[in-house]
Amino acid sequence: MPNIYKKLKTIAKTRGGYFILIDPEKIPDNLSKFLSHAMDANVDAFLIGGSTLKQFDLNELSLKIKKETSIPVLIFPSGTHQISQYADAILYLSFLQSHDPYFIIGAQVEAVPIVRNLKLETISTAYLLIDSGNVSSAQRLTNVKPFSRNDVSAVTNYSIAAEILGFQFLYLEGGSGAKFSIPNNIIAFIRKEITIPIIVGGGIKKPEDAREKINSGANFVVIGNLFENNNSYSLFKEFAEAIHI
Ligand code: 1GP
Repeated sequence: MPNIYKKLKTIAKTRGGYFILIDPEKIPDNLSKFLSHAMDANVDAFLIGGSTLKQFDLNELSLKIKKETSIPVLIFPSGTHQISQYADAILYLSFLQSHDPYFIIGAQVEAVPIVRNLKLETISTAYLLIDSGNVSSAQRLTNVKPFSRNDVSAVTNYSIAAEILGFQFLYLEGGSGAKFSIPNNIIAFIRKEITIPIIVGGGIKKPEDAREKINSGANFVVIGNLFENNNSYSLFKEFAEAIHI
Protein backbone atom coordinates (compact mmCIF):
# COMPACT_ATOMS: atom_id res chain seq x y z
CA MET A 1 0.00 0.00 0.00
CA PRO A 2 1.65 3.31 -0.99
CA ASN A 3 1.74 5.88 1.76
CA ILE A 4 0.48 9.02 0.12
CA TYR A 5 1.20 11.20 3.12
CA LYS A 6 4.89 10.24 3.02
CA LYS A 7 5.01 10.90 -0.71
CA LEU A 8 3.44 14.34 -0.30
CA LYS A 9 5.73 15.18 2.63
CA THR A 10 8.73 14.39 0.46
CA ILE A 11 7.42 16.69 -2.25
CA ALA A 12 6.79 19.39 0.36
CA LYS A 13 10.42 19.16 1.45
CA THR A 14 11.85 19.51 -2.03
CA ARG A 15 9.59 21.66 -4.22
CA GLY A 16 6.12 23.12 -4.71
CA GLY A 17 3.26 20.69 -5.25
CA TYR A 18 0.43 20.90 -7.74
CA PHE A 19 -3.11 19.63 -7.06
CA ILE A 20 -6.05 19.74 -9.44
CA LEU A 21 -9.54 19.63 -7.96
CA ILE A 22 -12.22 17.77 -9.89
CA ASP A 23 -15.72 18.52 -8.69
CA PRO A 24 -17.93 15.50 -9.46
CA GLU A 25 -20.72 17.92 -10.35
CA LYS A 26 -18.57 19.55 -13.02
CA ILE A 27 -16.59 16.75 -14.61
CA PRO A 28 -14.80 18.01 -17.76
CA ASP A 29 -16.52 17.02 -21.01
CA ASN A 30 -13.49 15.20 -22.29
CA LEU A 31 -12.20 13.70 -19.08
CA SER A 32 -9.66 11.41 -20.78
CA LYS A 33 -8.04 14.33 -22.55
CA PHE A 34 -8.09 16.35 -19.33
CA LEU A 35 -6.37 13.49 -17.48
CA SER A 36 -3.73 12.99 -20.12
CA HIS A 37 -2.80 16.68 -20.02
CA ALA A 38 -2.61 16.49 -16.23
CA MET A 39 -0.21 13.53 -16.60
CA ASP A 40 1.95 15.49 -19.06
CA ALA A 41 2.05 18.39 -16.60
CA ASN A 42 3.20 16.12 -13.74
CA VAL A 43 0.30 17.02 -11.49
CA ASP A 44 1.06 15.71 -7.99
CA ALA A 45 -2.47 14.68 -6.99
CA PHE A 46 -6.11 15.03 -7.88
CA LEU A 47 -8.50 16.20 -5.21
CA ILE A 48 -11.99 14.91 -5.84
CA GLY A 49 -15.08 16.19 -4.08
CA GLY A 50 -17.38 19.15 -3.99
CA SER A 51 -19.22 21.34 -1.54
CA THR A 52 -22.58 19.74 -1.96
CA LEU A 53 -24.77 17.35 -0.08
CA LYS A 54 -25.55 15.43 -3.23
CA GLN A 55 -24.52 11.82 -3.46
CA PHE A 56 -22.08 11.21 -6.28
CA ASP A 57 -20.46 8.16 -7.63
CA LEU A 58 -16.90 8.96 -6.69
CA ASN A 59 -15.99 5.33 -7.38
CA GLU A 60 -16.45 5.73 -11.09
CA LEU A 61 -14.40 8.95 -11.17
CA SER A 62 -11.61 7.50 -8.99
CA LEU A 63 -11.43 4.34 -11.06
CA LYS A 64 -11.18 6.28 -14.30
CA ILE A 65 -8.37 8.45 -12.91
CA LYS A 66 -6.56 5.36 -11.62
CA LYS A 67 -6.97 3.57 -14.93
CA GLU A 68 -5.76 6.43 -17.10
CA THR A 69 -3.09 8.06 -14.92
CA SER A 70 -0.60 7.28 -12.17
CA ILE A 71 -1.56 10.44 -10.27
CA PRO A 72 -2.73 9.84 -6.68
CA VAL A 73 -6.39 10.52 -5.91
CA LEU A 74 -7.23 12.30 -2.66
CA ILE A 75 -10.80 12.63 -1.50
CA PHE A 76 -11.65 16.20 -0.56
CA PRO A 77 -15.01 15.56 1.06
CA SER A 78 -17.87 17.87 1.89
CA GLY A 79 -19.33 15.14 4.07
CA THR A 80 -19.36 11.46 4.89
CA HIS A 81 -21.33 10.73 1.71
CA GLN A 82 -18.23 11.48 -0.39
CA ILE A 83 -15.89 8.58 0.24
CA SER A 84 -14.59 6.09 -2.30
CA GLN A 85 -12.67 2.88 -1.76
CA TYR A 86 -10.77 3.48 -4.99
CA ALA A 87 -9.10 6.70 -3.87
CA ASP A 88 -5.57 6.59 -2.48
CA ALA A 89 -6.31 8.65 0.62
CA ILE A 90 -8.78 11.06 2.13
CA LEU A 91 -8.04 14.53 3.43
CA TYR A 92 -9.63 14.07 6.86
CA LEU A 93 -10.81 17.63 7.20
CA SER A 94 -11.72 19.43 10.38
CA PHE A 95 -13.31 22.82 9.94
CA LEU A 96 -11.56 24.32 12.96
CA GLN A 97 -13.17 27.75 12.99
CA SER A 98 -16.74 26.37 12.86
CA HIS A 99 -18.97 26.94 15.86
CA ASP A 100 -20.78 23.72 15.06
CA PRO A 101 -19.03 20.70 16.61
CA TYR A 102 -20.35 18.54 13.77
CA PHE A 103 -17.89 20.13 11.35
CA ILE A 104 -14.99 19.97 13.80
CA ILE A 105 -15.34 16.39 15.09
CA GLY A 106 -18.87 15.05 14.43
CA ALA A 107 -18.57 14.17 10.75
CA GLN A 108 -15.06 12.82 11.41
CA VAL A 109 -16.41 10.37 14.01
CA GLU A 110 -19.25 9.43 11.66
CA ALA A 111 -16.69 8.61 8.95
CA VAL A 112 -14.57 6.29 11.12
CA PRO A 113 -16.42 3.03 10.36
CA ILE A 114 -16.39 3.86 6.65
CA VAL A 115 -12.68 4.63 6.33
CA ARG A 116 -11.72 1.72 8.61
CA ASN A 117 -13.84 -0.67 6.62
CA LEU A 118 -12.33 0.54 3.34
CA LYS A 119 -8.80 0.67 4.84
CA LEU A 120 -8.48 4.13 3.36
CA GLU A 121 -5.42 6.18 4.26
CA THR A 122 -6.35 9.31 6.21
CA ILE A 123 -4.46 12.60 6.23
CA SER A 124 -5.70 14.83 9.03
CA THR A 125 -6.14 18.32 7.66
CA ALA A 126 -7.11 21.50 9.47
CA TYR A 127 -9.33 23.49 7.14
CA LEU A 128 -9.57 27.28 7.49
CA LEU A 129 -11.80 29.49 5.36
CA ILE A 130 -10.69 33.04 4.61
CA ASP A 131 -12.90 35.68 3.07
CA SER A 132 -12.17 35.85 -0.63
CA GLY A 133 -14.69 38.28 -1.97
CA ASN A 134 -17.77 36.13 -2.40
CA VAL A 135 -19.85 33.59 -0.48
CA SER A 136 -18.30 30.20 -1.17
CA SER A 137 -20.20 26.95 -1.36
CA ALA A 138 -18.22 25.72 1.68
CA GLN A 139 -19.61 28.68 3.60
CA ARG A 140 -23.15 28.12 2.32
CA LEU A 141 -23.03 24.47 3.29
CA THR A 142 -21.62 24.93 6.79
CA ASN A 143 -22.62 28.47 7.78
CA VAL A 144 -19.04 29.08 8.87
CA LYS A 145 -18.01 32.72 9.01
CA PRO A 146 -14.75 33.13 7.06
CA PHE A 147 -11.81 34.93 8.62
CA SER A 148 -11.39 38.48 7.43
CA ARG A 149 -8.53 38.93 4.95
CA ASN A 150 -6.94 41.34 7.40
CA ASP A 151 -7.14 39.12 10.43
CA VAL A 152 -3.67 37.66 10.08
CA SER A 153 -3.33 37.01 13.78
CA ALA A 154 -6.53 34.94 14.10
CA VAL A 155 -5.68 32.76 11.08
CA THR A 156 -2.13 32.34 12.34
CA ASN A 157 -3.24 31.36 15.84
CA TYR A 158 -5.64 28.78 14.44
CA SER A 159 -2.83 27.44 12.24
CA ILE A 160 -0.45 27.13 15.17
CA ALA A 161 -3.19 25.42 17.20
CA ALA A 162 -3.68 23.00 14.29
CA GLU A 163 0.00 22.05 14.38
CA ILE A 164 0.00 21.69 18.18
CA LEU A 165 -3.06 19.46 17.96
CA GLY A 166 -1.22 17.19 15.56
CA PHE A 167 -2.86 17.87 12.22
CA GLN A 168 -0.75 16.60 9.33
CA PHE A 169 -1.71 19.32 6.86
CA LEU A 170 -3.17 22.81 6.94
CA TYR A 171 -5.56 23.87 4.16
CA LEU A 172 -6.02 27.63 3.67
CA GLU A 173 -9.21 27.91 1.63
CA GLY A 174 -10.60 30.87 -0.23
CA GLY A 175 -13.50 28.82 -1.63
CA SER A 176 -13.99 27.49 -5.11
CA GLY A 177 -14.30 30.27 -7.66
CA ALA A 178 -13.17 32.87 -5.11
CA LYS A 179 -12.77 36.41 -6.37
CA PHE A 180 -9.40 36.80 -4.65
CA SER A 181 -6.91 34.14 -3.65
CA ILE A 182 -5.50 33.74 -0.12
CA PRO A 183 -3.36 36.82 0.65
CA ASN A 184 0.37 36.13 0.30
CA ASN A 185 1.15 37.95 3.54
CA ILE A 186 -1.08 35.55 5.51
CA ILE A 187 0.71 32.55 3.99
CA ALA A 188 4.13 34.07 4.70
CA PHE A 189 3.20 34.89 8.28
CA ILE A 190 1.89 31.39 9.00
CA ARG A 191 4.90 29.79 7.28
CA LYS A 192 7.19 31.38 9.84
CA GLU A 193 5.18 29.84 12.67
CA ILE A 194 4.45 26.24 11.63
CA THR A 195 6.26 23.39 9.92
CA ILE A 196 3.39 21.21 8.66
CA PRO A 197 2.67 21.38 4.92
CA ILE A 198 0.32 24.15 3.84
CA ILE A 199 -2.20 23.67 1.03
CA VAL A 200 -3.58 26.85 -0.52
CA GLY A 201 -6.64 26.92 -2.77
CA GLY A 202 -9.44 29.09 -4.06
CA GLY A 203 -9.45 31.72 -6.76
CA ILE A 204 -5.99 31.07 -8.21
CA LYS A 205 -6.31 32.13 -11.81
CA LYS A 206 -2.81 32.67 -13.17
CA PRO A 207 0.44 30.70 -13.01
CA GLU A 208 2.15 33.73 -11.48
CA ASP A 209 -0.46 33.77 -8.67
CA ALA A 210 0.33 30.13 -8.00
CA ARG A 211 4.06 30.85 -7.92
CA GLU A 212 3.51 33.68 -5.44
CA LYS A 213 1.69 31.26 -3.12
CA ILE A 214 4.64 28.85 -3.27
CA ASN A 215 7.17 31.67 -2.82
CA SER A 216 5.20 32.89 0.19
CA GLY A 217 5.49 29.48 1.83
CA ALA A 218 2.64 27.31 0.55
CA ASN A 219 3.65 23.71 -0.18
CA PHE A 220 0.71 22.78 -2.40
CA VAL A 221 -1.50 24.86 -4.64
CA VAL A 222 -4.97 23.73 -5.72
CA ILE A 223 -6.49 24.69 -9.05
CA GLY A 224 -10.15 23.83 -9.63
CA ASN A 225 -12.56 26.25 -11.17
CA LEU A 226 -10.15 27.66 -13.73
CA PHE A 227 -9.69 24.32 -15.49
CA GLU A 228 -13.40 23.52 -15.34
CA ASN A 229 -14.11 26.60 -17.42
CA ASN A 230 -11.09 26.63 -19.64
CA ASN A 231 -10.21 24.35 -22.48
CA SER A 232 -6.75 25.76 -22.89
CA TYR A 233 -4.73 22.72 -21.90
CA SER A 234 -1.45 24.61 -22.30
CA LEU A 235 -2.31 26.18 -18.93
CA PHE A 236 -1.80 22.81 -17.24
CA LYS A 237 1.91 22.95 -18.02
CA GLU A 238 2.23 26.67 -17.40
CA PHE A 239 0.95 26.10 -13.87
CA ALA A 240 3.32 23.17 -13.45
CA GLU A 241 6.30 25.32 -14.41
CA ALA A 242 5.18 28.01 -11.96
CA ILE A 243 4.51 25.61 -9.08
CA HIS A 244 7.21 22.94 -9.36
CA ILE A 245 9.93 25.19 -8.01
C1 1GP B 1 -11.67 24.89 -3.71
O1 1GP B 1 -9.45 25.38 -3.11
C2 1GP B 1 -10.23 24.78 -4.08
O2 1GP B 1 -11.95 24.15 -2.58
C3 1GP B 1 -9.97 25.29 -5.48
O3 1GP B 1 -10.52 26.55 -5.72
O4 1GP B 1 -11.91 26.16 -7.73
O5 1GP B 1 -11.23 28.49 -7.10
O6 1GP B 1 -9.56 26.90 -8.01
P1 1GP B 1 -10.80 27.06 -7.21
